[in-house]
Amino acid sequence: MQIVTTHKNTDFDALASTIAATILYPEAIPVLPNNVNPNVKAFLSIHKDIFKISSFDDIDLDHVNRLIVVDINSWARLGRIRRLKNKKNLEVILWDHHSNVGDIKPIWKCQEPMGANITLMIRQLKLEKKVITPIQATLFLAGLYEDTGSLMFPSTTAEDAYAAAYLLERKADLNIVRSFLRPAYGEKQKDVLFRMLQSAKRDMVSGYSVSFNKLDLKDYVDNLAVVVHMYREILNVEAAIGIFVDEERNKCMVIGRSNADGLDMGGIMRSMGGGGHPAAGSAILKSVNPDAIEDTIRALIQGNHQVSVQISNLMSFPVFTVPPDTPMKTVASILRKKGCTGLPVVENDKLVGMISRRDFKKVKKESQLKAPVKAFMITKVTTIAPGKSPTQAARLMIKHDIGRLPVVENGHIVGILTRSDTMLYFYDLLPD
Ligand SMILES: [Mn+2]
Repeated sequence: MQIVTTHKNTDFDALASTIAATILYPEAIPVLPNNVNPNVKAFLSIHKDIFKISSFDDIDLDHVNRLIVVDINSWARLGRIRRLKNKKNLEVILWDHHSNVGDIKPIWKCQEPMGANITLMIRQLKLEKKVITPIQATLFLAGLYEDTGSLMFPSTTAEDAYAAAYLLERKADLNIVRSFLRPAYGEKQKDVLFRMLQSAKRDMVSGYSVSFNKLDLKDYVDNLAVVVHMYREILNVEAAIGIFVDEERNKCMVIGRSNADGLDMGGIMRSMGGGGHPAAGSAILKSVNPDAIEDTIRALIQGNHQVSVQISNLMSFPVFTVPPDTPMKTVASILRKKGCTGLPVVENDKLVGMISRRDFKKVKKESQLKAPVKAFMITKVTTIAPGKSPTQAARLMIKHDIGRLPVVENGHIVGILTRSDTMLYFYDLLPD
């Protein structure tokens, strides 16, 4: 007898993977743990006749000789099926997208980091040219979207997106997917937010208003980033850090949100092994005391100069400039040769204007090309100081619709920041 099973608190990815396994292993009987999450329960109650799921009580463990485990690699998370753990001659097959080391020792496995587990299984279904019905495709897409936040979580891979496209081709129904996927802010999230607010504290760290909140979570709660985001807004602090302790699995989930320029959450989380962008970041830490995490983050905020990227790290220098009496014709040829869209105009070491390709539209007659650049340059120049943050630079660029910002310190131009320099930062493409 062969059975397929998955983790407790079965979510859509786990259910989808279980059903996909029954297509890959047609002899295998799907068995779910007793507690599945409420949305999956709602889905199953409507689709009962289509997905024939057995319960633990229907199974005679003595007859099981092959166990296919999907979307999890730990015995403890399997529900009562874990009683098979020490069974002799049991063949275990594993399909898992989590990269942590588990205690299930399979004879064969497909284990790769992926946004959703179902993506790994779709790869195999495609390879074996298995037929997927529209209802199966719908369930699989629900799993894929749930685990990847509709392809928006940073863990999403290109293969997840291809798998989603494949399921849409197989007629997955987006209306059904949408109606069954939990709302981002549901009962569980509300509960966590209320508990956080009860113990809310505000604090000043290096001039930033910050709130740290440590909370024990009995069950896994997803979308905690949404909760931390709301928490920060309600408390009206510049940065909020939620430290969620999962004692059972001996790990902490750290989620940070910031709206302060120069308080780079992604950078802070990166230095703890996580990731993110300036406004939002997260990290998962194993076997760490939550108080130690708070101390570390405080230290990182205090030593923010090392963590946050400043304009001076991004800007280009030395800067090529022209004096105000340079003829427009010369300016045009410099722009062409340098392949840039604008140049600062400098007199006696002081920035007096900017000239860009755009300004050449003001040149109506050939003879005007002999005129000096000061006749066409813009004299009200937006500049930035080297200690400012990339976010501040980006805001200025958007506000004034400019592609380059002279970096000015004590009246002297020390560098230039272009739109693409800023983009390198936001897309985390800076060389280490
Ligand atoms: Mn999963």
